[in-house]
Amino acid sequence: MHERNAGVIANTHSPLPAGKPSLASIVPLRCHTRTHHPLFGRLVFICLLALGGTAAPATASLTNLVVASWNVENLFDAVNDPDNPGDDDFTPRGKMYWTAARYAQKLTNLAEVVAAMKPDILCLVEVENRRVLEDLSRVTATAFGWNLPVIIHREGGDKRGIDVAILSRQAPSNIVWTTPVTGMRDQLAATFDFDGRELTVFCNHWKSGSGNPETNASIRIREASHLARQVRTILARQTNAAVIATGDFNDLVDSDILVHSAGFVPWPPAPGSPTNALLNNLSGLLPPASRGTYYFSRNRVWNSFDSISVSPGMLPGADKPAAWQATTNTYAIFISSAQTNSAGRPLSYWRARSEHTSGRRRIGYSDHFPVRVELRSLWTEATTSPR
Ligand SMILES: [Ca+2]
Ligand SMILES: [Ca+2]
Repeated sequence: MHERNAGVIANTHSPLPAGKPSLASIVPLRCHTRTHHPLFGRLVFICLLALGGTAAPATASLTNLVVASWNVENLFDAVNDPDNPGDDDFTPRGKMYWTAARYAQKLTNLAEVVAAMKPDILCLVEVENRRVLEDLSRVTATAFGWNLPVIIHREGGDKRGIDVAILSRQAPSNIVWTTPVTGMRDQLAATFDFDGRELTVFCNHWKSGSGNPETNASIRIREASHLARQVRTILARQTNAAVIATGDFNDLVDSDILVHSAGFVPWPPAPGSPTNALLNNLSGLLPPASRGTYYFSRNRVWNSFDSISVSPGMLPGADKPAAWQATTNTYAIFISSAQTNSAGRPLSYWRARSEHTSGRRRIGYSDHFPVRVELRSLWTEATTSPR
């Protein structure tokens, strides 16, 4: 399936603001202070960003971009959709007692984090429908001053009705929706053209570990191979194309499926790792113990399910630089104390009802932390491809 510009809609609130965004309108996240947390070093940097500290205004020009991805954990509206039996738990009378008020609070919490990340392109995982994207876009703009007016979404085939989508500040020049495995989540590839500087972002949500492990792995292998084929096609056409693959892969960054089936090799490469990476997984920049974005309570382990991989031309010192370079020291799992429980794990909405805390922390955010990276373009007008 190939749809050009299908599924794009722009909200009516103000589009890309001119100049540096108002930092005063963005609620800064609190910094972690627990020094035992393996992510502490990154947290300080990220908090500086949220406060508008030393970092450049990454989204204020067309030569700097922020790409982020977040599994927002069951972002359902509170309306019973008769066409989607998968939303029945998320209704006022459903198992989650999902009222309009609870939905509104979750939107506010998510919007706070989204605005603090300041993404230009945001891959979202586990969204029910276009309405929740419209609502999230609106709340992020009106309550926190960050505009992501462009919505890229279509209804996929997941049995619970959860989809992948992108919110962005600029409309894409091309969109490709595919279904790697029937009945599973769609894959979204959106290409953006920033004054001739193209960037393609693949947004993914692969099969989870729920159910038969062998069946799940075989589905993920097909999803990985499908993505690899698409990336390979782009890079065969243009070896220095700027390509990003992100989302929730439901597998570890050093797993066989990510490394071998998809060809995403943690970067910088460790001794003995494959030298023919299709894409380079920036999660490799983090110490292995700090790559977790999701905490699996039953087994008491962190999982590096969410990550951002970039094409070879996007790496520092590339022989043939892409239009966009990953500013590698900005790659981070985005964490604030508000998003975490007392053990430093993602404060999930799902389990938040049993939290004996007050205020908004009782509500929770998501069971995943987002990932985020800044890009910059080294291309000058002279090297920009003619349009
Ligand atoms: Ca619904
Ligand atoms: Ca849906």
